[in-house]
Amino acid sequence: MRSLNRFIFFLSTLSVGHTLQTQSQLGFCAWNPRSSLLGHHACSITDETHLSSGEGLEGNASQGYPPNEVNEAVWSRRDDCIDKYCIWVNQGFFERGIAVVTTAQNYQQIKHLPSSATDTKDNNDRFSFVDVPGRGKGLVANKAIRRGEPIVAAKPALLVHRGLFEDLSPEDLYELLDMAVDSLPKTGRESYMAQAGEMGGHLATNILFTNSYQINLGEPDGFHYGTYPDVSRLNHDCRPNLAFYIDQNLTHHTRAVRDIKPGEELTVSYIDPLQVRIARQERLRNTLGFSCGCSQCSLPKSEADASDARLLSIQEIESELSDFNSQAASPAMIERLMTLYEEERLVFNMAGAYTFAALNHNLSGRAEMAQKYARMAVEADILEEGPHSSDVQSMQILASNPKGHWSFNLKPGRCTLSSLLSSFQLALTH
Ligand SMILES: *C1O[C@H](CO)[C@@H](O)[C@H](O)[C@H]1NC(C)=O
Ligand SMILES: *[C@@H]1O[C@H](CO)[C@@H](O)[C@H](O)[C@H]1NC(C)=O
Ligand SMILES: *[C@@H]1O[C@H](CO)[C@@H](O)[C@H](O)[C@H]1NC(C)=O
Repeated sequence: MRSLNRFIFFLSTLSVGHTLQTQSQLGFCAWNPRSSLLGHHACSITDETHLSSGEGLEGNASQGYPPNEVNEAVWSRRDDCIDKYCIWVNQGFFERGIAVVTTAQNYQQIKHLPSSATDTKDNNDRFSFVDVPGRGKGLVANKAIRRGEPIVAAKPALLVHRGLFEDLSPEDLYELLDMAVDSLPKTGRESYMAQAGEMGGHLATNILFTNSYQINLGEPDGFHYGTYPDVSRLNHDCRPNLAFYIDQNLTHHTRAVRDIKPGEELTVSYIDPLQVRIARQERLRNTLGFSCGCSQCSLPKSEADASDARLLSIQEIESELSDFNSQAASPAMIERLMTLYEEERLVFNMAGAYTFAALNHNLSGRAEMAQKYARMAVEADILEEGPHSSDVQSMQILASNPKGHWSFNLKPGRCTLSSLLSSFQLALTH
């Protein structure tokens, strides 16, 4: 996915230029701060889609935020800083408050966050928080939910700079986190402390370890952990029924990726779903302290081996399809990729595969197939990355006018390679 993200970003800068810069979504992935201490990154920094993915190309993380200086009035800074980390609090943030432990530089991004919204209304009647047999507490659908329906738009209660875990002593870390949580209004504090802690030790830290999403506010120092009490009870499944993304306003969005029946548990994947079983198990153990017990991890050995073989084939084919000089890439290979995704039930993670398909068909001049897959990529991207993501927009362009897209017919041997292609290949190899 790494090269794909870069490729898409590059494509979007070429097609529509600067305007996309302000619309791409924040880099994030579900993971856990503990992994950085252990040296296991649930998703490495380069795997993320950055707010400003075009480092060096153009742009600037701060351009990703709408100008909204007025909101600064609602933030206050506590006097107690440790090292370069201070606590900023917005008591009125979506009625429950938010505390942010970060550097002065990163606060410059945070202060622009809107504190309320009139446009989004949650549909929290769609699920209940109940005991799930064998899995502790979880969220369960109250009613039938259709593919594509938004489930909840959750706001962070606590945002903590990753440097705290690297730079501070445990005592200083605990002190800052306790102060941050104590600065929240009562409802915010209670919803933070009501979250589960699976790792033991200091409670506020344990809760952060157990429930964090990684958020990148921009290079070079923007890595944070965010906790979202409203969705912290979403359990992991390697083949979940929800996709999630975090937008520029740090709102965590979940959408159904397939039809869900009343009574079904709602789940998300905390990890890269294309990893083979042993890697998934290790990742969850190291980062979240539990072993992977989802249906896909619990398959009998023969089926688990077959699943791993499919995942490895997916990786091989995607590597072939991302090499635009490949002589092996063919319509049959693309169809094989689609079959593998289907057999692996990766319905929540389709945007990348459809994008590979669309671009490859297009590169070889098969405009109709390119258009078909570009439309599918747009639909999947909206679920997986949000309607404002740059990937959505570049695929929309491809879908609406296959004949006009720059990547058409650039396969070697078919036409003269333009300087465009060499810069494109450069972008792919970095
Ligand atoms: C594919 O290439 C064609 C040929 O130029 C181009 O017009 C079109 O925009 C590209 N995209 C799709 C989806 O076909
Ligand atoms: C990034 O944004 C800041 C603040 O708007 C500005 O001062 C700086 O020049 C920008 N950097 C680039 C590379 O555009
Ligand atoms: C962020 O919030 C602002 C202000 O409410 C809004 O105009 C903007 O559309 C939001 N951005 C996203 C990506 O939802």
